[in-house]
Amino acid sequence: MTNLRQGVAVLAGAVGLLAATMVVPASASASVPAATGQALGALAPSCPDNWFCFYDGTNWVTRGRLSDCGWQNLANWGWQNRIESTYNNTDDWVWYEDVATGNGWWDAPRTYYASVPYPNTADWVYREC
Ligand SMILES: [Ca+2]
Repeated sequence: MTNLRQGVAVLAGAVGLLAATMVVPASASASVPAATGQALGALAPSCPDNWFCFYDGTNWVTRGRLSDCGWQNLANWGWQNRIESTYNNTDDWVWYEDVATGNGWWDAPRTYYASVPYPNTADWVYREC
């Protein structure tokens, strides 16, 4: 319970910081497709428009983000084998892959995973643009 509270506090702080320092479209939450079946509550993801974001925890706690097209090695930023949730806030498809097994998952445009199919495995990411 303590961890959950801390996570909520961290996320709330991050969201507050974002709101104070950059324009976060008010429609960002509304644009998350309902197809995932996820209800958006206090732990809704935050990710700037035209970036794809990944998180070192389920439910979008502790964020990293990238925006370049093509392949990128997550190890370059210390993000390999860490990603547990994602939010793709771009109009492009994004693929996360574990190099050792070939396992991975696609993030469709403007969609998110509160918990990815292969947590803590992805080493590389590919934005298709
Ligand atoms: Ca891996």
